[in-house]
Amino acid sequence: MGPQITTPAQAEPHKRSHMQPTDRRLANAIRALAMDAVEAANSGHPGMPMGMADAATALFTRHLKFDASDPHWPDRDRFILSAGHGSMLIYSLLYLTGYERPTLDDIKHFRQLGSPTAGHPENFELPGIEVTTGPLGQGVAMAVGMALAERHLNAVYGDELVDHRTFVIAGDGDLMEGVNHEAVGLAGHLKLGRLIVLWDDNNITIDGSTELSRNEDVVARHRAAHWHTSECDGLNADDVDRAIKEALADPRPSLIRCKTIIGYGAPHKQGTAATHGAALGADEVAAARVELGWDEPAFEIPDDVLTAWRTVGKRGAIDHAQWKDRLERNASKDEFLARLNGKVSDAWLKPYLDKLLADLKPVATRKASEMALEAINAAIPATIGGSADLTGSNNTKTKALEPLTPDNYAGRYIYYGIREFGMAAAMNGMALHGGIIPYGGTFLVFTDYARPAIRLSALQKARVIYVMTHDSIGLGEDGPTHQPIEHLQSLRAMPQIEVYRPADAVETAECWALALQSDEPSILALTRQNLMPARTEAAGENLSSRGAYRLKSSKNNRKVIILATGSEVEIALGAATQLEEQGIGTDVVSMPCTERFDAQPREYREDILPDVSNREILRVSIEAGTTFGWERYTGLHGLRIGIDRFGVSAPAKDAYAYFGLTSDRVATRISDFIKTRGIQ
Ligand SMILES: Cc1ncc(C[n+]2csc(CCOP(=O)(O)OP(=O)(O)O)c2C)c(N)n1
Ligand SMILES: [Mg+2]
Repeated sequence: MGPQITTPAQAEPHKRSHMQPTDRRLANAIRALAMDAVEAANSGHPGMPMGMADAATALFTRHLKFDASDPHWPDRDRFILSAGHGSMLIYSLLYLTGYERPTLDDIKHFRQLGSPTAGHPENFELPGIEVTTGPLGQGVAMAVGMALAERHLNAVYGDELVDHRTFVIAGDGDLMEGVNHEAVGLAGHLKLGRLIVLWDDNNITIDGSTELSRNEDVVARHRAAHWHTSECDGLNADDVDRAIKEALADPRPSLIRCKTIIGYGAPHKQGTAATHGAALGADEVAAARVELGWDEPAFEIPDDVLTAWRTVGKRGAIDHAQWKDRLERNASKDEFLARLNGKVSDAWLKPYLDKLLADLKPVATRKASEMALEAINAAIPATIGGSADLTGSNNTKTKALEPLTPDNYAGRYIYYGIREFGMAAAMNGMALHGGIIPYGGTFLVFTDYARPAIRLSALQKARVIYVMTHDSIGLGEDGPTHQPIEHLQSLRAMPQIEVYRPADAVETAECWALALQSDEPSILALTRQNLMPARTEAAGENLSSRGAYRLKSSKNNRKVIILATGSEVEIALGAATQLEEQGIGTDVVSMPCTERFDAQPREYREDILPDVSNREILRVSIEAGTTFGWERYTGLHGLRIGIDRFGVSAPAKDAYAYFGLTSDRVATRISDFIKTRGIQ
């Protein structure tokens, strides 16, 4: 035998394959899968997974509590890839650690139609993806909600059942977004010490160096918000491990600044924005294989590496088994499991309605919501309320609810401060953590401030209930900045979320019951001003569940159907009385939820809104907001009464009169319309 030749792979321990692979070799498996999948798709983001592969390896192999065989284990640590564009990082980790999906085949079909390995991680595609990320900033903000949920449930059920952490990987973009400031402030204030954010500090975003757009001291900002901070070499798993241990030992939320190089391993492109969001190209991928000492063909993971990763995936099995034992012995077992299951009863509704109907008074629907919440919060311990600094206006705090504070995580009311977006994102995190039904309030007009998180509630099917008060010009004197116009219709345009606009206290309770029963988010649009009771008798069923129902049937031969929502139902009823006096038969349909009405069987919809020509029956809509879209129900030749401009600063009554939203004016407009159009 000739002399031994030392190959580079033998000289460098991370390249050896005949023994327990090094952390670097484990990380290189992530790098290789990320490069290969993006290459196959010719689309995606290799830079982030390649830069953070070592840090993720340290986290997953040494700290994260999880069991790949049961992604739903309630006491698992939560991992959130806030930098969702780096989705191949999490897909690689899920595959390598042995989750059922994604399979290697799924990874080969990265970003392809029907594959669960979507462009950005989707919670509804793969167990193991806790939340949907991609819209930058929201992952961190949802993680705040997850960490909060953990502390609350821990306070209720104890360490035996609830004792986990929330880890996040966030990029420069996540920390630049405005919502990050809200989330960081909230987490620091609430002392969420089990929240640990690993910042991929690679100095690069899409446009190039972060120096193009940022000179703030990100670490100092976190410190100022009472976070613990530390720094590490993000390309060295041991150093990342040290920083994580430090963070674990500190009682404050932690930011770990991981110094990294985007696209690490790609010799000609690493450290540049070129690796951020495009395939590296065949030549660069080949060069990276050499650089990393990764000799395997595309998508092939050598046995030693896969075996080591699969062992990591089972690392939590002992913890998991012990937790199951504790659960079996725990007196709260059934309650805890039912709570996580999330189904709630509406047994509170009937007794509440009976009491309400026995003593009817004019009441604002925001107040009616508070009245319903008194019954709901007493019956359903999973609710956690809150408001973005409008508690007294949103009527979200019921008497028995104590504030949730660092000294009392068992509290069920959160003072979110003036952080609408942060509140909504945190509520998504709480809802998706499980065990909690969050509701939170602000003015309807400020759904705009929360909208990106409302959209993620819908996309993720997070049962969040938005209590949005001051739902029209009826808020009065605060004027056009505060008066929603386009909001109801624009929110109705969003898929997978139900917008409720109840007309009185009975409908408000019904809508609350529907929101609680739903597996989707809901928005309750509620009035500031008092409304007359529209429903005065027990119905024997939840009429709002149909989305729209006939509140008043025509006495004369039916010529008109008025559709109205919320505060305008009262106006419609008054107008209908006047029209009947003129011999014009008029139905009034209350329409608290258009989405639910659209989902009714054809016969029901046909009964409420018969598909007859406009010359036989005139359809009229009344809503104190944009008329845009109401032709869906009135038909093109119907009459739409609303407000197609910004509002006015005036007392509510005057504002309504100014826009012609009174029973008299509506009745006149309808009878004039009939005369000019000649409906018989
Ligand atoms: C709210 C939002 N705005 C813009 C984008 C588009 N986008 C995706 S990644 C990215 C740059 C993020 O930079 P960084 O977090 O540093 O990621 P890196 O380039 O380091 O991977 C941008 C602007 C987005 N996903 N979300
Ligand atoms: Mg970056």
